[in-house]
Amino acid sequence: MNREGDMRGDRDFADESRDAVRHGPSAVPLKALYTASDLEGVSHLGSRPGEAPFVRGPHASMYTQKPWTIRQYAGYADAADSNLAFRTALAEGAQGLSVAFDLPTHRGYDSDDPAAAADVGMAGVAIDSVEDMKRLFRQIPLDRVSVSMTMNGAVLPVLAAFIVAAQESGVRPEALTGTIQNDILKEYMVRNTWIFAPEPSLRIVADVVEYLAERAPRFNAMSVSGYHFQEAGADAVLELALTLSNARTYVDALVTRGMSVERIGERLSFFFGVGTDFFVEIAKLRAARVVWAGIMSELGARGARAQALRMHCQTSGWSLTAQHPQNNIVRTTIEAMAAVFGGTQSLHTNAYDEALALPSADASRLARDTQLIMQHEMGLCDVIDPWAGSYMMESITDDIAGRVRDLMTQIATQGGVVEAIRSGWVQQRIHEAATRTQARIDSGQRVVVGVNRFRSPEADPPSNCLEIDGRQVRARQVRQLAELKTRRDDVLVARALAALADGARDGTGNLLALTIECVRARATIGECTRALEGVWPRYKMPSRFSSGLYGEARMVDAAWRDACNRVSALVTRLGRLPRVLIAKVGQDGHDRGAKTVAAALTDAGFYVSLGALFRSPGEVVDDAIAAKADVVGISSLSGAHLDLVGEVVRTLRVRRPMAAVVVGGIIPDEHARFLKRNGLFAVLGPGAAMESIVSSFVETVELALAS
Ligand code: 2CP
Repeated sequence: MNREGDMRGDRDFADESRDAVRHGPSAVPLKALYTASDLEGVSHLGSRPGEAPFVRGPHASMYTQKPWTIRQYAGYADAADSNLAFRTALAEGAQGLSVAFDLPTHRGYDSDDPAAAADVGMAGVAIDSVEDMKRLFRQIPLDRVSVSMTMNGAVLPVLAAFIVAAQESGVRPEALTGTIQNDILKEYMVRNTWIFAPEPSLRIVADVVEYLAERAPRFNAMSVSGYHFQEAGADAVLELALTLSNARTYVDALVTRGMSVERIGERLSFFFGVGTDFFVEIAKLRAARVVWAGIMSELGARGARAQALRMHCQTSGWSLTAQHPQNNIVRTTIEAMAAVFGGTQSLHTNAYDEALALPSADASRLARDTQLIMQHEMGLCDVIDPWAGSYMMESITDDIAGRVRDLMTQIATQGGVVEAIRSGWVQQRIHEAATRTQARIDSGQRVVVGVNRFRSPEADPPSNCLEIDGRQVRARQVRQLAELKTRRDDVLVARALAALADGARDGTGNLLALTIECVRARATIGECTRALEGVWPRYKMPSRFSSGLYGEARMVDAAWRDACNRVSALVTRLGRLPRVLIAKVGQDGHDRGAKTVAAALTDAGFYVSLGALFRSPGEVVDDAIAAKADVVGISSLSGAHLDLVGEVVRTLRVRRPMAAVVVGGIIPDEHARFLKRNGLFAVLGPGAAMESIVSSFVETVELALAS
C-alpha cells in the first residue's frame, strides 16, 4: 500500500472507531480514540494545581518542591528486628515509616493469648505494650520522622502506646507527625480486623480524631482506605465510592459531635490501591480529589487544606504473581508510575516476591529503589500533573467522578454505609466483582502474563524469601510480657482499666485519653482490649458468598465444562453431592480467595459450607464434622500455615479421618512438602485456574474415599 493509502486507512480508522467503546479490565469503558469533543462539558478543566477542585494536585508546586514520600509498609517478628529494618531503610533512602503490625496486635490479643499463638510476628511486628513500642522506635527521632501506623481494631491501645513511647523518649504529642489508619468501616466491608461492633467502633474513631486534633495537631487522624476494596475485587468506581462514602460518614459523625468541618478536613487523609489498569488508575486518583473537594465544599469547608484530598498509594498486591515473580517488578513499576502521575503524596511499592512469602531483604530494597530511581533519575518530579489536558485523561477523570457520585447516591439512599454493611450489600458487590474477574482470568479474557498466557517452561530461580521463626518470637514476647507484669503496679493498672471500661460504658471521657493512662501504667494491648470487651463484646459477622455468577460466566467454556463433568461423575459415584468446608483459621481475615473458591466449587456441583473467620484449628475441625465434609479447603495468607494447618490435619485425622485437607494461599514449596509429609493432601498455589482447583477437589475426594 502506498503512503496515500496508508493515510486514508488511518483516517478511516479515526472516523469509524472513535466512538467504539471497549471495556477494559475495570468498569470504566474506554474508547479507542479521544478527541477534543470528549472535553465538552468537563467542568474541572482550567483549574490549577493547589486550587479547587484539586484535580491537578493538592499543592501548587507538587513534586517540584517536595516529591512524594517514599514510605514502605514494613514490620515483622519482634520490635527489635523491625527497629533494625526501619533504621536500615531510613539510612538507605526511605523518607517515612509505615508500620505493619502482626494480626494478634490488630485484633487486640497479647502474644501470650492462645487465640493468637500461631500468628505472633508472622505478618507484621508483635506489639504487646509500650515497652515494645519503645523498642520499635529506638534511636528514631519521632519529632522528625513521620510514622504511619496501619491500625484500626486495636487503634486505642496501639496509638496510646505510640504516644506514651514518644513522650517517654522526650517527644511531646504536639511534635509528632504521621498517620493512623483509624478507618474501621472498611474493616467490616473487606479487611476484617474489627474487634467491636460498628457503633462503638465509630465512637472510638471519633475519640481518636478529637484527641489528636487537640493534642497532636500535626498527626493525620485517619487514612480512609480504598486499597483494600481494590484488593478484594472492587473496580475503580466502587473503590472510590465506598472510600468517599466512608469518609463522608466519619465527617458527618464528627460534625455531629461539634467538630468544625475545617478542622476535620485538615487532618483527614486517604489511601488507594493502584492496579494494572494504567490510564484508569491515574484518572481515579485525579477524580478522587474532584469528588472529595465537592463534598467538603458542600459541607461548608472553605480552606484549601480542608478541601484538598491528600493520599498515600500502594501498588496492587493482588496483581503480583507467584509464577515468574520477576515479572512483578515490571507490574509494580508501572503501577507506581500511575500513582505518581495521579499525584500521590506518599507511596509504597511492593516487593516482587510477595506472592510467594514475606519479602526478602533484596526484593524490599529493589522495591524502594524503584521509587528512588523514579525520583532521581527519570525526571518525573520536574513537571506538575503532566497528563492535564489529555483528551483521554480529562474525559475519563470526569467520567469516573460522575459514576462515583452516582454510586455514592445509591449507597446514601440505602441508608448509608453502616446500613449497607449490615445488609451485606457492600460485601456482596465486592465479592461479585472478584468472582467475575476470576472468571475473566480463568477463561483467558483477561491476560495475566506467565499465568494464563505466555507461560514459559523455565522456572524462575527460587527467591530467597524471609522466614520468621514464629515460635521463637512468641517465646520472647511471652517472656517480656511476664517481666513487664512483675515490674508494674497492678493496683494502678486495674484502676486505669476500670476507668477505661467506665468511659466506654457511660459514654464519658475521651477513650484515647483514658487508654493512654492504662498504657502509661503498663497495661498491655490485650488488657486494654479486654477491658473494653467487658462493655462491648467481640463482634461476630457471618461469611457469605454468591453462587451462580462464576458458573454463568464460564458456561460455554470447555475447560470449565470438563471440570463440572468430573464433579457430576463423582456425584453419581457417591449418590450425593460431595461436601466441602472452605475454612479460614487463625487471625487472617483475607477472605477474597476463600469466597471466590467457595462460589466456583458450588457452581461446579459441590455442596460448600463457608466457615466463619478467626476460627481456631479445633473449631475448624468442629465445623468440618458439622458439615460432614469430605474435604476441608483452608485458605492461608498470613504465613502461619505450618502451625495452624498442621494442627487441623492432626486433629481431623483423629476426629474425622475420612476427610482430607487441602490448602491454598501463600505456601512456600518447602513448607508444602513438609505439610504433605504430615498428612496434607494437596497445596493449591496462587494463580491456579478454578477448573484445576475443582479437579484437585474431585481427586482429593476420590483418593480419600479409596484410602
Ligand atoms: C508536601 N508539602 C508541601 C508540598 N508537598 N508543601 C508545599 N508544597 C508542596 N509541594 C508539605 C505537606 O503539606 C506536609 O506538611 C509535609 O510537606 C509532608 O507532606 P505530605 O504530603 O503530608 O506527606 P506525608 O507526611 O508523607 O503524608 C502523606 C499522607 C499521610 C498521605 C498525607 O496520611 C501518609 O503518610 N499516609 C501513609 C499511610 C500509610 O502508610 N498507609 C500504609 C498502608 P504539613 O503536614 O504541615 O501539612 S499499608 C496497609 C496494608 C496494605 C494493610 O492495610 O494491610
